[in-house]
Amino acid sequence: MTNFSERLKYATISTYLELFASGKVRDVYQLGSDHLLFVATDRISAFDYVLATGIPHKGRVLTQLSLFWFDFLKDLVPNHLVTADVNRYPGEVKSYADQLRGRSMLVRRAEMFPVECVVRGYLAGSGWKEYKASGSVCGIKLPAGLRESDQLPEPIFTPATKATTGHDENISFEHMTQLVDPEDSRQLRDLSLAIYKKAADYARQKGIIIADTKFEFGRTASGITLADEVLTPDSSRFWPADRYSPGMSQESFDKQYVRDYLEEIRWNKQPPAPALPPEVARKTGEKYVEAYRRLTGRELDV
Ligand code: Q0T
Repeated sequence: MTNFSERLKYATISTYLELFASGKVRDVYQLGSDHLLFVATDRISAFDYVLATGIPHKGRVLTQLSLFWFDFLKDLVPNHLVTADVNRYPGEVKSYADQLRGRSMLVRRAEMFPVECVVRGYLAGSGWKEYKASGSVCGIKLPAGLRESDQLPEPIFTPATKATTGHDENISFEHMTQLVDPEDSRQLRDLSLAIYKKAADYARQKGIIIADTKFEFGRTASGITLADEVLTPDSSRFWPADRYSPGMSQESFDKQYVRDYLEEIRWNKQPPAPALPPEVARKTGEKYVEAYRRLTGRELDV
């Protein structure tokens, strides 16, 4: 029996559904020529590898958090969501309703822009690395003397190319305008910054720092459209605000137990990725649910 909480690799599914794209932790299926079905699994990646143990609730949390943000942002930007109500899914996937409920979204197919629209409000990850080496990030000069994890004077737009293998490459806005029409580039930048500011201000009031995040946009009949998953712990760095302490790397809201465990067992970060003790998986699942509760004020739909 095919289980959507794990990555789908079973013949039964591909008989009915054509895989459009498959990531480390989610899969996208083609439904006719106009729609895609996004399915978030419970898999988790750490240090670039998918671990052998799933995280309870993770796929549902990420899906329902994206749905929350699509609604929260709907006056700023149109999005690709059609429905997450499995009862409204087309006939060919209805038989999988029990596996898809809560962890999937039917979306409009868009003409995707070939860049990752990253916004950073704090200095972490590749932004921190670039700053340390050059004093700038993606060609944006920053003040001297910033420490790791410091809040930036203003959020910055730091686009990246979509790598098919390996890591995305940070590029300047100028470079982006060679890949995307300059007027579209300006609109994507301004939209990304506006979305980040609205969401990060809100999250901060709920005790979560969204240090940085990545958006993907496409073009649909509605114009520039927010696609992919949005403002989840997988597409963003979430930090617990009450433990924020710049000058060092920050604890992750969601993955801290996982990272601590992997350090503790001194995993060499080469495959095969280890399994997690049930306790670590359970506590991590609770962190995802807690992030959802804090941000939405709601309980996770079952
Ligand atoms: C896309 C057309 O598939 C992706 O990741 C797989 C793990 C990323 N991706 C999405 C599209 C979308 C969206 N979102 C859309 N609405 N229409 N393509 C392309 N790549």
